[in-house]
Order: sequence, then C-alpha cells, then structure tokens
Amino acid sequence: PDSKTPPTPASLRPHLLGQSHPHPLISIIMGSDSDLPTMVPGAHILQKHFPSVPFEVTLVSAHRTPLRLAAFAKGAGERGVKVIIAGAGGAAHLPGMVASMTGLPVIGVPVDSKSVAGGGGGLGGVDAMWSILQMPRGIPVATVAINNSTNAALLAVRILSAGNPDLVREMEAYQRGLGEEVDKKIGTLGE
Ligand code: RP5
Repeated sequence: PDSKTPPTPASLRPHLLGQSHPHPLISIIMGSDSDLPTMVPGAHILQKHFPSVPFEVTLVSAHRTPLRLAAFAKGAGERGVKVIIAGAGGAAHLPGMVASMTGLPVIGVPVDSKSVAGGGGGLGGVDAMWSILQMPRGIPVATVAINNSTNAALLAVRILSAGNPDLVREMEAYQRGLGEEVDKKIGTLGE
C-alpha cells in the first residue's frame, strides 16, 4: 500500500484472517494482497451501512492459484453466495474466469495495480478496465470504475435486494445519507 491508501480497518481483520461469515451472501475476492487497499472500501461500506448482509473477503488468483479459482467459482453457489465481487489489476482475467465457472452475478473491479517495480501495473488501471469490460458475449461481468470497490459493493447489495423490500429501503436510507452530507456542506459554505 502506498501512503495514500487508508489502513485496513481493524473490524475487517476477522474476514481477512479466514474467519469470514460462515454463510456469506457476497464474496469479495481479489487477485493479490496488493489489491487489498483498493478493495477495503467496498468491504467497509457493507460493514457500516448493510450489517444485515454477510460477506467474506479472500484472495483468489486466476494465474497463480488456478485450481483454487476453479474450486471457488464452482463452489460459491452451493455455499450460498449470491453475488461475487472480483478485483484484479493488469491483465485482469479473474472476474471473467470466475464468471465462466458459475452462473452467479460477478462484478469486476479494475484495480490500478501499482506494483511497477514488481513487473505489473503502470497503466493506471485502464489495462484492467478494458480486460474486465470487454468480456466476449455469453459471459457477462458487470464492471465498475477503476478502483471503485465502493460501487461494486453497492451494486452487489442492489442485486441482492431484488425481491427484498427491506434491503431496498436500506439502500434508500444510505442514499438519503449521501444527500444529507451534501446538505451539511451547503450549510457550511461561506462559514
Ligand atoms: C493481479 O496482478 C492482481 O490482481 C494485482 O492487481 C496485480 C499485481 O499483483 P502483485 O504482483 O502485486 O501480486 O493478479
């Protein structure tokens, strides 16, 4: 992580240590621990605003752990996972490969991987963005903006909320909160 990335909230540590919720509805996966700072905001928003939605966070690499990828993707539905969020940088094949092995909705987060010294990154995340966005027909991956794990988490909740009016109301409450923050800022303009 560089100096601008927020520290991992202590409240996320149980998820990251493999003590995730036993029955997660949302699974947040990423290709490398170097993606973690980018994916933390998405996990954080679920914890803070949608505590009724259990989730897990784990590492799955399409090219370094291909067998783990297959096991994860094939087993996710049986474990009760409803939506998968997959963050990856570079030639970001993780979301598409996961989507190829499950019928669950997959949301891809293109990561601006900064590991230039280690041989990756350096293209600002557009490499990952195109990799995820340009899935050939037949296997769709919903794609959010570069590094925007927050929107991936919110989109996952919206997908989950189909047929769940309580969750729709939770989302609308969250949206009202966004508006109230703007109102507060407007109120303090000129102070
Ligand atoms: C991808 O390669 C990961 O998703 C990450 O964004 C990028 C660089 O990985 P590291 O070299 O930092 O492990 O697989």
